[in-house]
Amino acid sequence: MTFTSDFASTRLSNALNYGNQPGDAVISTKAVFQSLSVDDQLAVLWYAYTEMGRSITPAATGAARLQIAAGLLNQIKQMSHAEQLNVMRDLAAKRNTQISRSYGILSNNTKLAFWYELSELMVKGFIVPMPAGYQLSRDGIQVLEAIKQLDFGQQITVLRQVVAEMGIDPFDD
Ligand code: 45D
Repeated sequence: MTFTSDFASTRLSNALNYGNQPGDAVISTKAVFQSLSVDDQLAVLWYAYTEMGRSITPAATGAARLQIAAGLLNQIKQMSHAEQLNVMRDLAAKRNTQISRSYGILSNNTKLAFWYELSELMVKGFIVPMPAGYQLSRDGIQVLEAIKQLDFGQQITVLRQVVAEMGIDPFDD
């Protein structure tokens, strides 16, 4: 029944969309995302990717951009699953590690392309998979629903802002 899910989504997006300014949905979605646990942040990114995957073309993410992040991606590819998960948790939690600092100097679009590529590598089996039956928190489900309500441009804005703040900026004192 679409009635139930439409009703639920409208309620969720109303709850997350304070006011009527077009930018508000982006700002509130980002704020709720950043209040999630690190694991839920990773899970929401993954689910967002699986929902958006079809709309993002590999060409659009730019081969040149990924060239810059290739060293980093290769380094992560060589790691055990447990280490890969730690790297992603460190990035989301802004822990100061060598990888978090390398990530921090990428441009915001390259950071987004980096996460996109990690997802592609997950699909190909090179990166630790989501555990089967992972239980997303209620807030996590809300954020995901809110992201789905945004138009494509707003979705990219939210995701770009969220990944932009991950990692460590080594030039930031
Ligand atoms: O054991 O440059 C848990 C365009 C639980 C064009 C886990 C663009 C515990 C210009 C933590 C869940 C605008 C199109 C395990 C770019 C546990 C341009 C594992 C846009 C194992 C860049 C969790 C691109 C894991 C866009 C492994 C929109 C989670 C890109 C992994 C969007 C999550 C990219 C990952 C997105 C998520 C990437 C890798 C949304 C990646 C998401």
